[in-house]
Amino acid sequence: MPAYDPDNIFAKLLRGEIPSTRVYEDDETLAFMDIMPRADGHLLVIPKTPCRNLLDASPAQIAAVMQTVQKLSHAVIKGLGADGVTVQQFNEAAGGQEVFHLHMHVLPRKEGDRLRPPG
Ligand code: IU
Repeated sequence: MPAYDPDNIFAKLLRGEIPSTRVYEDDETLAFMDIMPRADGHLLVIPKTPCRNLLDASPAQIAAVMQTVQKLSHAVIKGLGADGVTVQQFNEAAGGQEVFHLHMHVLPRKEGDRLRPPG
């Protein structure tokens, strides 16, 4: 597996070098709006420390990211009136990963809806 690239787009976003709409932050994780949302309220949750993807993640990074995913899943149900939440995550190009900093997609869902296609 290739090494972590400190100049990937989410590393730049973490450093504030590119803009993002931040919705939640704690010591270990950051959540922001996906720029090409596949559902209304589509969020991404990332660790603040370097990590290429799940294959590269420490138990502490997994725990921190998943705790934030759970917190925000409750929040979109309560705040956006979602009926459910789809959580997605991709690893390496063959697995559909495009940005090589670990991120979890949090996709608020409505009964009977369909996710919009990527892009
Ligand atoms: P991936 O397949 O999970 O690696 O896709 C990357 C996601 O990051 C995708 O949903 C993009 O819309 C999203 N994204 C973003 O929110 N902000 C950016 O500057 C870039 C990608 I580049």
